[in-house]
Amino acid sequence: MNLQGLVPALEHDGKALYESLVLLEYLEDAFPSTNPLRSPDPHENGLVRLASAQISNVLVPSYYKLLQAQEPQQQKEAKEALIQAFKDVWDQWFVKGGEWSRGEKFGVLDCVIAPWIVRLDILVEHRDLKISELGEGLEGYVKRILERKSVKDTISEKEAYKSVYQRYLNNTAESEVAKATRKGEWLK
Ligand SMILES: N[C@@H](CCC(=O)N[C@@H](CS)C(=O)NCC(=O)O)C(=O)O
Repeated sequence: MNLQGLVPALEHDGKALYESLVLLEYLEDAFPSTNPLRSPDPHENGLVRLASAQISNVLVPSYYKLLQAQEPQQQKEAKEALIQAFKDVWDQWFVKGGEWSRGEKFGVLDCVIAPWIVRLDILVEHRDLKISELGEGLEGYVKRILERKSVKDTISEKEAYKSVYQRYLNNTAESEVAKATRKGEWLK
């Protein structure tokens, strides 16, 4: 389904598609809901796409870099870069004062960032990350994401993450993502 062999990939009605951000929009289009994740305002959706691209291109690679960093100095620098990536997303794209990233309604941007919030506990346990280092506003948001029913209902069990991520933590993973991270690159 995906020539790069990456997940997520989806087959629906006999047709395949991939790239998580594309799939997210596809699911909104293919299964219109009375409680849509996208806004009726095209400009707002444009902003959410810009923010999502920043998460995919900056925050996610920073996450993997810290996960695979072995030397203390490397870990320190990678941790600072990841914290900065979260703070930049917060400063630039979060509507302040709302419960969710773009205000009072849980939406696409929350779905894009939630998986990386769910995975933070691995860095707390193994890379000495403290959620408080992300800043007060994000700390509260992290709690709300982790307590949300739809998030809890759709994340993998902790044990499943552990076995996969252990290889990244030892820097022995041979996935395309791990190999690119080791070379200081990111998959395009
Ligand atoms: N930009 C892609 C990234 C996909 C990606 O990195 N997937 C990882 C898992 S989250 C994967 O399939 N890894 C297997 C590999 O690297 O070989 C997306 O958002 O869908």
